[in-house]
Amino acid sequence: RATGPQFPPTHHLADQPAVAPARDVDTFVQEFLEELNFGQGVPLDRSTINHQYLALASTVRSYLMADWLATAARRRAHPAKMVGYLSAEYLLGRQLGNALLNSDLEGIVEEAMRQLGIDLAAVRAQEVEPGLGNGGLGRLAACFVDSLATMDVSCIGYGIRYEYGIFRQTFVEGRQVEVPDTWLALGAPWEFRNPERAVQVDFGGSVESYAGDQGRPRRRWRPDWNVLAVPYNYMVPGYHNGVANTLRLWSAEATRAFDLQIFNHGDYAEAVRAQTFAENISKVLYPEDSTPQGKELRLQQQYFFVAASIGDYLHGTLPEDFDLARLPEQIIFQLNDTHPVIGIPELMRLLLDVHGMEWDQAWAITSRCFAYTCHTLLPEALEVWPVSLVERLLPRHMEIIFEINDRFLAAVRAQFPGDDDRVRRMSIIAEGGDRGVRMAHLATVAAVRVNGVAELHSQLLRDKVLVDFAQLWPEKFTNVTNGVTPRRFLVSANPPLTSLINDAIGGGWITDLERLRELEPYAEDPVFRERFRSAKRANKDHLNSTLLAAGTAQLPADHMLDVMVKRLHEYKRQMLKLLHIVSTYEGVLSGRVPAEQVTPRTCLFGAKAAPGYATAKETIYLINRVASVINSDPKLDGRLFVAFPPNYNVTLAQRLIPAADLSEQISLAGKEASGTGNMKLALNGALTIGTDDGANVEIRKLVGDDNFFLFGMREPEVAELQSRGYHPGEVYASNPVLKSAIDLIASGHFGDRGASQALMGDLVGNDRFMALADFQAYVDAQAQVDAKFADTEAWTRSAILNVARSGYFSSDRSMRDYLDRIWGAQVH
Ligand code: B1N
Repeated sequence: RATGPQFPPTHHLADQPAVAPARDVDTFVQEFLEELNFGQGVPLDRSTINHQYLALASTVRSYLMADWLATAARRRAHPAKMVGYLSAEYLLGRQLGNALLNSDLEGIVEEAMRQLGIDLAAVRAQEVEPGLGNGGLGRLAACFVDSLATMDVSCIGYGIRYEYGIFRQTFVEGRQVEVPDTWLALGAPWEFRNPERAVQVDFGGSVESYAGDQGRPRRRWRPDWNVLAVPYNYMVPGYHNGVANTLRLWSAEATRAFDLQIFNHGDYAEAVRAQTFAENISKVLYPEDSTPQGKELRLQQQYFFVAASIGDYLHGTLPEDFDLARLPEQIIFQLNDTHPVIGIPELMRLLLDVHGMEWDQAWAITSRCFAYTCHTLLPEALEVWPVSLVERLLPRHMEIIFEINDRFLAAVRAQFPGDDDRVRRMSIIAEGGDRGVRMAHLATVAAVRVNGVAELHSQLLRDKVLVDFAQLWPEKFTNVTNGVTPRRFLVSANPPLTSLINDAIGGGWITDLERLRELEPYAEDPVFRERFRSAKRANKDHLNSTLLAAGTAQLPADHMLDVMVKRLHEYKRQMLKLLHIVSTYEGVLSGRVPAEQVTPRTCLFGAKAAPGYATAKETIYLINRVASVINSDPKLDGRLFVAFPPNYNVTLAQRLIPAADLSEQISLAGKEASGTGNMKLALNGALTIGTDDGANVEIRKLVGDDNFFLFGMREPEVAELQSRGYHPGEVYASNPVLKSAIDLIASGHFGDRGASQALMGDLVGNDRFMALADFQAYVDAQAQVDAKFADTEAWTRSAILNVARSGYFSSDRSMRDYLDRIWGAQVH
């Protein structure tokens, strides 16, 4: 494989730094027209919005490109330890706005488009966001690479260029219908393909022994098929700092060898089929969030991108004569959950079989090159791959995993003689009928550090999920609380609040978010509070115009906007929120509560359900049915609305979050690892109603109890109730308000009696996530919300304090913590 230019440049200008076009309106107009005319092949007066979008994106990209080349040159000249962020998901959101913001081109572009008579808002709206992730985990990866570029940390993000990202959600008669996400269809102006750096990735076959140097017995893999991983580079611009890092996403293509050897016996149709087979690997993002499906194609995807990434780094990025013994000084691969963990045996294989090292040396290197972030506590979310599958797809890796496990378990036995139960619990291999590879154990054994994503989560990892490992290696375990990028989720998403903050305290907070503290005194200023409310109103109007354009119902003005946006999952308890809505409605219907006592509220949901997750889909269907009945019932006097705009994604989040008054973070305590929507909402001045779960704990600690509505069981109480035996039927029977709400649903009042009864039957009979147990506490907390909302000044004061005290939740701070606690760590 070629790893550099084959013909060294000879021209005298060849090593001059690339120069971006001049940063003035005239130059920009010229560059844009050139892209439009010569790149898109249309004159301005015949160009469509899509032509204009593609030309504008290409123009902006050419400004960024000089930074990207300069950053790469600088990093080559001054090599520092680099972060290789390995993630199967990057939920990037739209690129144009972010590129304009970070490269400080917004003003120039606005004026240039105005002079050309182009509607910039329409052009921006043309962009289809790259939805290469499911939810929080994928969005976190995108926030992290943004922060690393802004902090000028050397990082390459590695991932998969899915041809189809997360599905587009539509509703057909209230039911979720998934539509393929053809995000590449109208052009992909932000990426550039680099076929010269393609990496071959092997699969299948067998392992053979042979005599190595001095007759030493060695093993090698004889794979029987392969695909080509072709990289597509994306630039990741830092904020106003001239830095652009790389995001390298891999796309699968058929190799020539593959066509010829395996399928192509003069059969053209078969050869084409081979190509399709190869391309399948990066075809589609698995739409499961938190609940992996043990599908063979998914393991292929994981190995595909990890093998390509490690190969790219070792054989394409490092100098050819690099001494691999020093690898841990040069790179730390951060494993974003277990999805890339197959990279551990892959690096072992390369060091052992390709570079001829002995086991101890290879392990000494490998066990210093990876760190592992766990993102869950749900046992069903921990990946376990069948040994038989790994053996078939990656036979040499399976051998290496067995060997890692043998040596590891020997160490456990030495430390805990006779404790067979412990050995069984800790084994990387789950024994029993279907033997499986526990990817979290493999990761924990090999990693320099293991971290959870919020304090409570990291504590529970140490005390419960990985307790045996924490006893063996207490120093391995650490916490890094998640964060969000303030550039996208405050500056870009919320211009009215941004300018209000800038007027008060200047712009330094954008890269130093703790400085939002300086806003605290303004919470006491009535003039500032009125300005703050007017910023919220502007955001609500803006949201309304977006919803109008999407053909979704308008939100009534002067309602509290009560927002629950996140994937649909039972543990997140959208059903609890729905029960509160229905009980409010039922109160009015039955005369228990006069309509005029209901706080005017719009409850807004945004949520995709995994296509195979039946209960989640039924919940969506029920929310939509409740919405259509409640929204058209005059008895409510227009005081309660339920909105469920389809296809919640990053683009919609950027519109919605700035408009929110109330943030619903109501997961069962001990189930939500962190949450990051909770941070975005608090940062934009929404008050949280939430359980003591994930990062809510830290949000409440920082914003203060007076500015947060806490309710429900704490994690230890949940555990206690679980072990005592939880009987939701008893809760149902003993709470008349709850019972009336459930009965109203089950009666078919909201249509589809059969579906309603089934869902309510499961709730009263099982209620796996204890929604009923927390119902009364939730209703009481919502009454406090209503009371506070009635006091406009008090509410606004709390909202401002939420903004002022959320600086900790910048992903810049998360990156600092990774640098201090993980990436700088020289252990062993
Ligand atoms: O990761 C986020 C957290 O803020 C959330 O609390 C957590 O639920 C989320 C398998 C996952 N955990 N696990 C996943 C996603 C896709 C998949 O195929 C698991 N996502 C989370 C960021 O830390």
